[in-house]
Amino acid sequence: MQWGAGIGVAMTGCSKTEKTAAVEEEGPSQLGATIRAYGERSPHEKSARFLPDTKTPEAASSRTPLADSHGIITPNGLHFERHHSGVPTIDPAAHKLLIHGLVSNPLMLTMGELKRLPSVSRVHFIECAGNSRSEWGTKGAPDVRQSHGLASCSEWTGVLLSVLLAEAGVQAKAKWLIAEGDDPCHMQRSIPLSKALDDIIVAYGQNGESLRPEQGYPLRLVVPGYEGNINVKWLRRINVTDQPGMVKDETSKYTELLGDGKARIFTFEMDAKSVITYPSGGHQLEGKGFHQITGLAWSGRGRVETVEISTDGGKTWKKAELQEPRHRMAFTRFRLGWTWDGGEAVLVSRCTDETGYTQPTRDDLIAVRGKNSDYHCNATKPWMVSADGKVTNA
Ligand SMILES: Nc1nc2c(c(=O)[nH]1)N[C@H]1C(S)=C(S)[C@@H](COP(=O)(O)O)O[C@H]1N2
Ligand SMILES: [Mo]
Repeated sequence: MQWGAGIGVAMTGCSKTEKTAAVEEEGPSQLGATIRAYGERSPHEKSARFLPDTKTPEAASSRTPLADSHGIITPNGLHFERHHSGVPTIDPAAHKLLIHGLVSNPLMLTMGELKRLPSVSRVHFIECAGNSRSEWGTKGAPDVRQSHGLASCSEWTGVLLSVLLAEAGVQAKAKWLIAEGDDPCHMQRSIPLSKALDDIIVAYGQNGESLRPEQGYPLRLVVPGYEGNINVKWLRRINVTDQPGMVKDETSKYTELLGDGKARIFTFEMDAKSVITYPSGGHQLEGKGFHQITGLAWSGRGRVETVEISTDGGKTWKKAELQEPRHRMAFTRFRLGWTWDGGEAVLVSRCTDETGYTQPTRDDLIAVRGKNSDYHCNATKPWMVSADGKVTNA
C-alpha cells in the first residue's frame, strides 16, 4: 500500500470559509498555564499501566499499555515493573557498586565515580520471561496490555560492564558472574562472563533522565536480549566466579518444564516475537475503509529482519513496512495499510530475526516445548475483527 493520494479514508472535510471562521472564533481568549519545573502530560491523556488485583503488590508486576505508545520507546512512567520485594528507596550519594571475586583488583565504585567513566546510550527492550504466559492456554488474554505488557523498550545510558571488568582485572579461571540487587530479597542471577564482556550495560540513565525507582534507581544491569529477571535492578554487587550460583531465581523459578518432565535452565535469550497493537483486543474500528495495522516486533538474538501480516488468520501473508532505525535487541515498529471491507477478519503478525528464526504459532510451540511450559511463550497472537468493528482475542 502506497501512502499519499488514494488512501480513501473517510475524513470529515470542511469548506475554506468554515475553516477560517472556526479558527477566528475558537482562538484562546485568555493566557494559558504558566511555566513549570518538571512537565506533566495533558490531563486528557489517561494511558496507564495495568495493575493486577493482588494482596502482595510488592511482589507483583504492572504492565505497559503497548497499544497506546507511538514509535519504539516506552515512556518512563509506563515502563512495566516486576519486583519480588518492592521498590527500595536508595540514596544515590550513599550507593556503591562492589566488584569482587576472581579479580586481581576488587573495586568499590560510587555513583559519582561511575559517571566519570566513558558511557554508552543504547536502545534495548526488557521482557519478563513470564510475558505472554496467558498465551500458552487456549483462551489467551483479552488485550495487548495483558498479553504482552511485560515488555518495554528504552534508551539506556551507562558504562559497559566490560570496561569495569577490565579495570578489575578478571582472572583466567573466571567464567561466570553473580549480580546482586539492593532490594530486601537481594535478588541474584548468574550471568556468563562472555555476555558480560560483550554488551551488558551498568545503567543509570533511562530515556534521557535517571532511572525511575521502579526500574532500579540509581543503578541496574541492562543485559540486551536476555530474560528480564537477569537485568538486576538496584545493582550493588558483582561477584566474579568460575561457576553459576544456582540461586533461587534460576532453580525454583525461571526454568521451563518440558513435555518429557525435564526442565530447561539458563534460557537466556528471549525468542523473536511480534504483536499487532492496532487493531487489537478492546479496540472498536470506527468504520469500513482504510486502517493502518501497526505493532511491535523484537528478538533477543539481534535485529528484526521481516514482519509479515495476515488478515485471514494465517492463510495468506503480506510483508509489513519496518520503521528505521532497527536496533539490535530492541522494539521494531511495523506497519501495513489495510482496507477493511466490513467483514469478519483475523489479524495476526509473525516476525523473523537476523538469525533466520521465525516466530512460531502456538501449536508449533507446543509441539516442541510441550504443555507444561510457563515462561518464554513467543507464539503468534491473532485478533478477531467482528462485522460490528469490535476487536477481541481470537
Ligand atoms: N533487584 C532486583 N532486580 C530485578 C527484579 C527484582 O525483583 N529485584 N526483578 C527482575 C524481573 S523478574 C524483571 S522481569 C525485570 C523487570 O525490570 P523492570 O521492572 O524495570 O521492568 O527486573 C528484574 N530485576
Ligand atoms: Mo521477570
